[in-house]
Amino acid sequence: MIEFKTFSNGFPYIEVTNSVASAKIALHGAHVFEYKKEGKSELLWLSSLALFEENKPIRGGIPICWPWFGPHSDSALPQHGFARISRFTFVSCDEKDEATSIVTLKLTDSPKTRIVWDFSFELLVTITISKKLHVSLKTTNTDIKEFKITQALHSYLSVENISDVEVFGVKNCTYFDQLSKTMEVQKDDLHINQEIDRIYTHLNKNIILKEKNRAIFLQNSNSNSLVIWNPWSEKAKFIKDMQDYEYKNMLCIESANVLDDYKILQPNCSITLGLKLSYISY
Ligand code: TA6
Repeated sequence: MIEFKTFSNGFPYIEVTNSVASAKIALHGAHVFEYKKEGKSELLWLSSLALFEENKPIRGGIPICWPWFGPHSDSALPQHGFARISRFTFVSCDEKDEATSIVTLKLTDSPKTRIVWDFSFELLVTITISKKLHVSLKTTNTDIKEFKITQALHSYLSVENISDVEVFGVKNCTYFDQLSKTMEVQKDDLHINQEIDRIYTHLNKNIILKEKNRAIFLQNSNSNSLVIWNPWSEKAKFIKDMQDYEYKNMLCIESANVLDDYKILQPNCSITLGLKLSYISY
């Protein structure tokens, strides 16, 4: 079942419920901000202070960073691009069977996007709500000239206690430490006990996030870079749309195309970045 709903301020979202899972998706940013498999706890973290307003990113869920990741060289342009602060158009909802709902949303260039990024494009976001949550981000160059993008599915995963988290799949991988601005090598599986902001490079492996009572499996497609971020206590104080203590309950693990994993798209060509998230039972 799919329902079109609004918050009290008129902010629109889609609620999807089927026999195995449910999800909420904002038209703003094609942003999945809740996903839960039947009988399981919420998979995505959402800030208790998240803003659901036009032209503001939502803190939590899966923001789409596109057509650039991180800050732009022109500091007047929005961090992480404009997709996450743009209103998408609803294309379709296909209820394939009673356990699989597929929502498709679209963004194309407009006079507003042309001011910040002067290209013609189509961005198609397909969200499959089933036993797994699958988000795919298809960029098509509808222009007559090539363009370059960096991008990320900036997923915020909910965790019971960040100090108990282990991340498997990054051992022996190289990363760019955004805090020290140095290249490093991950010697062991990852445990987090301080601020972390890393871009793992040449990494196309699947990742497991394990906690005391549950584990999440992340499968990437067309991504050779992975971002891991937690602001920890000090930085969290400067983030207005999250509570100081909420860093304990989240970890961002982001399928990306960043640094030298950027993509150049020729006219009429497409590329699809994908992320599948699922619970592992144990
Ligand atoms: O993905 C990590 C990161 O780029 C961090 O550097 C951090 O700033 C974070 O994203 C959040 O960015 P935002 O613009 O949503 O506050």
